[in-house]
Amino acid sequence: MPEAETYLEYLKSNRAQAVFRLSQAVTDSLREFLGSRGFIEFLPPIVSAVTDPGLRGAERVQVSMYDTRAYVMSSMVFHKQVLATAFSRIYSFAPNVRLEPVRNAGSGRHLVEFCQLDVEEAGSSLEDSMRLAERMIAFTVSKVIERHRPLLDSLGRTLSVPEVPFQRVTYDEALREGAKYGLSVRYGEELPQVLEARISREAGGFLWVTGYPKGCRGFYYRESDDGEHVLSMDLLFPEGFGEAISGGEREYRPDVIKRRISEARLDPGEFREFLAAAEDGLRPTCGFGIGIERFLRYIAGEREIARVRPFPKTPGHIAM
Ligand code: ASN
Repeated sequence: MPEAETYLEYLKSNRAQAVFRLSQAVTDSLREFLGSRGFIEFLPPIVSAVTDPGLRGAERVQVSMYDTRAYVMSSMVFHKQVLATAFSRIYSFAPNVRLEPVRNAGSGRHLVEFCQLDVEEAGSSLEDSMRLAERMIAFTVSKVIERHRPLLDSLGRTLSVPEVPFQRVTYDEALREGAKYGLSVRYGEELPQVLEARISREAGGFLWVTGYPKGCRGFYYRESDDGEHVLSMDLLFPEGFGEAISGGEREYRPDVIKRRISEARLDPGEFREFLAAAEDGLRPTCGFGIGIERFLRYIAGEREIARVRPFPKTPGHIAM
């Protein structure tokens, strides 16, 4: 927001009026797409005894409730596995809170409080999930263009419907690409955001990254047969807008989950109830999450994510 402008003035501006109407168009289209494929929407949890501990350098917010340790949800990835075991195809618009390092404050794409559309499907593979996600994105972009062109025009945004299937690279290829632009990464580390932004800009369209080495992803992603990688994918937006989606096939076998928790040096006690669900019998599931504000930021062509989130909280700055 420009310094002189109050938040209420921003909300009343033509720009914000267009952005937040587009926000509704995006969530409506996502619901339309998922509903037409038999996905059931669940109300999301807000606090929980268990939530994702591995968040690319961000911290969870811990709270004490009735003398019990709880967390404000950082991701409902474990809850999704349980729900999809019972209902096969599920989704939620889930609030997530992640204390991002303050160094991410100027990135234009990190919020402390954001909404993630979480999708999970039982019996689905990584391939199935990638196909579902790219169709969902192409559908949403096409509906926004078809129904809301004047809003896009008012923002000066030119969008076209992306062609499916999207392009793909492996983690190894991404490292080699990055090296060409002087961005070197040690094998096994997460891809830095500058590298993601650069390779997505070069790709000229949406770009999947797969074949991640095990150590740089959550313990809940299923191992590939070689035991060195995980069945997990990220989707990068075009035009350098960075990460859109992360997801993958889940580990559901209790003995393997326990081993992965210990390999990741996490406290198994924290995952007690999730492990109990696994002992009860989780189905193999696959799914993904897409940050709604990031998607809207791309749709609106807005570089500053705080402008597409009502009452934004940015790294280091907590406001109303
Ligand atoms: N969105 C991710 C997934 O579905 C999990 C996360 O948010 N940490 O795999």
